[in-house]
Amino acid sequence: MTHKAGFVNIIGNPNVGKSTLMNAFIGEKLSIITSKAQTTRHRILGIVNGEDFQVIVSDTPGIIKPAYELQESMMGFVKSAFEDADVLIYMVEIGEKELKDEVFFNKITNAKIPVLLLLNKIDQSNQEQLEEQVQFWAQKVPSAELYPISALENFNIKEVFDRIVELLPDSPPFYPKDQLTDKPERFFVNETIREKILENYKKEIPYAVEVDTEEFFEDEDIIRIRSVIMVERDSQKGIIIGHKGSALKRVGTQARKDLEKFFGKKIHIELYVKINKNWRSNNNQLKRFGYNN
Ligand SMILES: Nc1nc2c(ncn2[C@@H]2O[C@H](COP(=O)(O)OP(=O)(O)OP(=O)(O)O)[C@@H](O)[C@H]2O)c(=O)[nH]1
Ligand SMILES: [Mg+2]
Repeated sequence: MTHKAGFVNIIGNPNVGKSTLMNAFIGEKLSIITSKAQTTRHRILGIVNGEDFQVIVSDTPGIIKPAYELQESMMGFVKSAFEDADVLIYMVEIGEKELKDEVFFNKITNAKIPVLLLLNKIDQSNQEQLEEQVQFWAQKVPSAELYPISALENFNIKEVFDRIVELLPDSPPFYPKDQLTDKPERFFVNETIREKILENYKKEIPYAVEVDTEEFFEDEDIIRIRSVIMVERDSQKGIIIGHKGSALKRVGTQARKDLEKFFGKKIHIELYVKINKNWRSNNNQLKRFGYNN
């Protein structure tokens, strides 16, 4: 029996639904999802194993023009996703016109590997708009195979996945067949807390936050977690904590519920807030948080 394996890397503008697609492929909530742009900051691998295939999916940050070092590093993850892809997924959403970044766009249109152009969120469109968009994209990226999908409603996802398996090269698996991701447990704790911060605070706050899990202790029937929420300035610390600690408490409760589902165990979580001046522009700090590409 031949075995297929390879890398399928998802790229596209912020907020088009890349992480939603990743989770739909995996069938687990590996990547956090919010309605805000720049939710994903890392390259996250999700591995789908079958008897005769291993599909290694990469979720990546949305493509932006970097304004500070953290964003430079995020775009470094996107670049790396071009380098090792066997199949490239370029995701766009209904109503979108094109990738603002010309360099990346040209990389996609000139790619030597198969490109699947996924037109997402078609649940939000009507037949007429869909036809117009399909025509637009077919002409814009003629080298790509185009699939209208809804990552949220699981429409056409199986078809895309089957096509990916067809396109992958013959290869033994790259990872053990029971492995689901390349990221450690603490990463998912950090991300879950960050998702709750994106959902609970406005404007610049979520973008000034990084989470670091200092303790992850798994007992027989409970996991004990202690995580630091890092902000850039004193005033942000007060906002995160909120009146008598109410805002921070809410983040903790919401994160605990999600993590109990994710790990299938009772969770005890302790959060505290620390100021880490300008961590977003500090290369040493960024390295410490895993943005070292
Ligand atoms: N209606 C609809 N909404 C969707 C669909 N897919 C994703 N969304 C929503 O779009 C928003 C962004 O989804 P994400 O998966 O976080 O998008 P992303 O491309 O990973 O975003 P970044 O990580 O910020 O680049 C969320 O509110 C999703 O629920 C879809 O097929 N239909
Ligand atoms: Mg994302």
